[in-house]
Amino acid sequence: TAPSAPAKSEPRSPDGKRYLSQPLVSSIYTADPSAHVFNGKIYVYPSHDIDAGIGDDDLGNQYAMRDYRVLSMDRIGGPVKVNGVALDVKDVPWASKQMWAPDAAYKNGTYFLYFPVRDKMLDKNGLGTFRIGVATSKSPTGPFKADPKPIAGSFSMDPAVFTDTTGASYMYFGGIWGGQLQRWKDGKFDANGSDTDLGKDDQPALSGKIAKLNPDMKSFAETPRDVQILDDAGKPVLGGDHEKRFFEASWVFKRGGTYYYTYSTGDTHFLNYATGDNPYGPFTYKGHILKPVQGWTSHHSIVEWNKKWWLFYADTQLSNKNHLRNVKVTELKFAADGSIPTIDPFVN
Ligand code: FUB
Repeated sequence: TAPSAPAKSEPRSPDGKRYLSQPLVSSIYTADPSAHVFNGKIYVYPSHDIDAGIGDDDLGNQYAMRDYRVLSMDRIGGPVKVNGVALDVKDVPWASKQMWAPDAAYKNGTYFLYFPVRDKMLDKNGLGTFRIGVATSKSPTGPFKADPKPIAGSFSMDPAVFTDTTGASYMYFGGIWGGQLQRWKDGKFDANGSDTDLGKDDQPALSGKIAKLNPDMKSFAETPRDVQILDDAGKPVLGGDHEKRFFEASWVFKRGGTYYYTYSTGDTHFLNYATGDNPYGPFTYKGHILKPVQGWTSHHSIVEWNKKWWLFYADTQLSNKNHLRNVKVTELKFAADGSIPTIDPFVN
């Protein structure tokens, strides 16, 4: 049967599809939502997209963000507040540009904002190297004060901090292509390295990284290790397997005794998950969480609130431009065996 005519007010994608959910806010562009529940309230730490007039490229220069704004809400589906500037790049002494996907954590009365941004040491493209910084505040919405230097031993981007039921916290991070992870393959930065990946499709894919945090939540307790993703046969996912391999956007949560390592596949635009029995993995690949959204990037978070699980993600509904995104939320369900039915960001 022919699809029914859309109601006048019902937004549709450029190719006529209905969206599963609507943007949380429309007064600013937001992406890469890291959601947390602090004191029963929901706080979302997103990238704050702006139009800097830079054309799309594989290094992500069009994502020229300069500050962070925190979104807050009392309940999912309720009004969402866009809070004031939480951190501005001009107040981070070591940073040059591109404040990308952040995350946050709380411990002993202090809120921590973790953020990737390029430093001031220029490479062959005239760009700084991504490092991960930390800033603190007594309020979940900031303003945050940045430490004078990046976290020692940090590199690449997309930090996500997971605190286990033991109280130990771990930072997952990394991203290929513009996120530069491929340039760290030998443990030190290769300024002349690849702009994309290893270019070795039959070799294990590049892994995201994990480092345990010290009790101060501001420093690594260990040298970052690889987060291995294995297939059903126990073999590493290969670099050529673009629908399964790690690209960026690590996010970890624990449900029951299972650790879910979730991530984006970048150029194939899926959100995937893999499961393991401890924070370090290895994790076994299980499937897609979310099919491709409108727009290039797919970066998310998953949080439990009010006895349900929620997927925060983003698309480009409001702008139809890859670098001007809007954050959304939808319920995430689990099957009885703990598997996640794949979500379609469009409905029929
Ligand atoms: O928002 C800038 C970058 O795009 C993020 O750091 C990546 O995860 C991708 O969403």
